[in-house]
Amino acid sequence: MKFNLFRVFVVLLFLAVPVLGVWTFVDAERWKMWFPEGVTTYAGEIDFLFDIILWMVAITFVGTEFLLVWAIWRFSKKEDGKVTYTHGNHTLEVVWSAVPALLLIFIAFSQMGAWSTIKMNFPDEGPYTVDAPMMEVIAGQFDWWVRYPDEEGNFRGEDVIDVPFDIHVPVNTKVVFRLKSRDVLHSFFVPKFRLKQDAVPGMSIPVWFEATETGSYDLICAELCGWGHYKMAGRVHVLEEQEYEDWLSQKRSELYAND
Ligand SMILES: [Cu+2]
Repeated sequence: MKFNLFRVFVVLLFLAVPVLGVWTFVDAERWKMWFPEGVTTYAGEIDFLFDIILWMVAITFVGTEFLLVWAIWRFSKKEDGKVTYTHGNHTLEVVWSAVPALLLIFIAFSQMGAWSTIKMNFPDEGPYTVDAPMMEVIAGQFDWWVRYPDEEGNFRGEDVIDVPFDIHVPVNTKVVFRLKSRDVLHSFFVPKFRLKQDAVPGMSIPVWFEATETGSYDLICAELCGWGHYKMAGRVHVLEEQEYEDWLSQKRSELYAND
């Protein structure tokens, strides 16, 4: 068999896909392109699920890519030989249907704990509950409107506090808020919290989290909602308990001063 430079080139080209693909993951941390560290009580559960799924996808990806590269190398030898066709392999088809089905069932069971923690188990006591939330977040084209209730806990009336784009919450506290939309679908996403929830017009969706570290974190809209989607960049400020109280009373006094 004569050495065929083109054949080697094609094999190397296809080999570059899995090699570079894996490399981007291995090297992501160094370029600060990996997940930022989670800062909520349930961040670990989400990261665990992410890792399980990432490994499944990685193994499948590397396996199929190498199979492809091997097939290109193995079957590109013949220059004028006859092509052979195969048609149907029942065992193989059963295997490649059953394995993904089992993996999906495995994922479905592994995520049940995280789903119930985040979407179903709201705090039923403490300062904030589904019926007495800390605030309302109203998404709209193209802003986040944050409303804190008046001193009686009402969200309507003159003494509510409206803050665009900036959410203030205390650290180590179970925060419950209600998420609404004024117009179209938006999605409330705070990557550091591992929290993402759609805002749906006509619905008032309860959301909870407990931040474990003070700091200011990015809030972004994760649902393409129109031309100004990119402008929906807010911040969540996690403050010490006392700082939060001070911020809230400062806001209230500003409100009364304007009267
Ligand atoms: Cu949006």
